[in-house]
Amino acid sequence: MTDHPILPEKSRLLFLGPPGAGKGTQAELLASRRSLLHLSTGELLRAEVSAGSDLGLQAQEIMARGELVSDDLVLAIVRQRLEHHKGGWVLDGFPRTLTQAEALDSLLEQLGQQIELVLLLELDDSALLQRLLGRGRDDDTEEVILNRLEVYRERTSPLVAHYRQRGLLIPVEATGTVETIADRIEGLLR
Ligand code: B4P
Repeated sequence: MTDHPILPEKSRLLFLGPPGAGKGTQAELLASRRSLLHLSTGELLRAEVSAGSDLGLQAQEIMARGELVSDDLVLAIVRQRLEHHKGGWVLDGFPRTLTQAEALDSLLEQLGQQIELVLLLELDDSALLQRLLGRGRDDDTEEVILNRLEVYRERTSPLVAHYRQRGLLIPVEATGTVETIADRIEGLLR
């Protein structure tokens, strides 16, 4: 539950949460319903890998191990997209480290924009594992998933306190069907 009873329409949001919590799924739905830009660093990195670009070649092995791609590479991708976009956005899978969060803050300051809300998708490890094993992407083997969960706990979960302190964080229970969770999110944003 949240202590934010009524929220005005938000157009600059982040999705935070462990791998497999459904950040990509829910971010895409929300962005399309509200006509916002959906920016997924995971998707953008996978596109670079498929294209065989220099960046993709650097990212490929790191992603296959379930480690995080370097902050500099990811920041360059995000900067390029946000600099040329005037409207609202939904960020998914970024930031993933405190360094990325701080760099995002300074980029947004330069652009005269700010994060309005952070939605934290919460789900227990066994449900995360089942979802990801069911998806079967190259980095969805049990060994790699367990490493991604560990990396999340060590490097990304400190962002929860970071955004909570700023009064931006709203936890969302990420159990149930895609539609149930989407309705839950809409209910929180209304
Ligand atoms: P991501 O692409 O961000 O992937 P993810 O965290 O594994 O998945 P997400 O939470 O978005 O779950 P999804 O909706 O897809 O990252 C992949 C890799 O890229 C990282 O390991 C890292 O190497 C690199 N990377 C990305 N961003 C980075 C950054 N900022 N810095 C450094 N490295 C970075 O859902 C998962 C599955 O569950 C899907 O199959 C979906 O269909 C299913 N699902 C969703 N909702 C469901 C529901 N309610 N019920 C049942 N199944 C559901």
